[in-house]
Amino acid sequence: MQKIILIGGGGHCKVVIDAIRESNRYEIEGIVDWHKDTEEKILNIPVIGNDDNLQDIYNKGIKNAFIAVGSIGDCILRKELYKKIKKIGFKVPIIVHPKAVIAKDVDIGEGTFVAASATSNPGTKIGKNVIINTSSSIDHDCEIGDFVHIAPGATLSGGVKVGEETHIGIGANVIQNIKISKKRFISAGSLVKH
Ligand code: JB2
Repeated sequence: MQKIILIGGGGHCKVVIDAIRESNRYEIEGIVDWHKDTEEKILNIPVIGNDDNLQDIYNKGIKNAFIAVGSIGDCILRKELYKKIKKIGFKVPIIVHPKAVIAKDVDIGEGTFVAASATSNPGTKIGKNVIINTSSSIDHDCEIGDFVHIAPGATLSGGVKVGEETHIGIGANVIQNIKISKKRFISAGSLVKH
């Protein structure tokens, strides 16, 4: 199995660790986090340094990295981290929990995370470094821009378009064919009709 490191060791990281273990594709070598010390472990995975150590980690032969920061409402942090690890040369895989239900033709971009029980129907395109979080539901022919976060339980009906870096809050519902522009924040529980 190839080795991978995770960037950010908070709540979202636990969800990512579980998905990687369940999919059995990578061995998680460690976590890189700005604010944790190297004595700490998250779900038994050690913190191995901070972002200043990323180049050394890459030079030592670990070529895969994944952003495990959820950072609600701040898709910019994930975007910056993505640019940083790509510049070093890390490969950034797509991680899909094996219990997500994704139609075969759904196009998923690099670095995207799909959590357990998320669904996506045919004809949908999902950009890079997106989070499709637990039990969210994306219907047919949707377009999800880069760095978007679809929070747990959010539902997008058919043909919805979501612009880059937008956050769709927990349990929000978006009716069919709505276009949401980039860098928007849709509050938890909203019903988006316009
Ligand atoms: O620039 C950074 C950086 N900024 C924050 N580089 C690195 N390597 N790590 C960074 N972090 C670290 O990410 C923080 O030090 C912290 O340990 C972690 C963020 O943890 P937190 O639990 O605060 O947030 P999260 O983004 O993992 O999870 C939030 O979002 C999820 C979607 C939580 O609110 C979860 O409940 C939610 N499900």
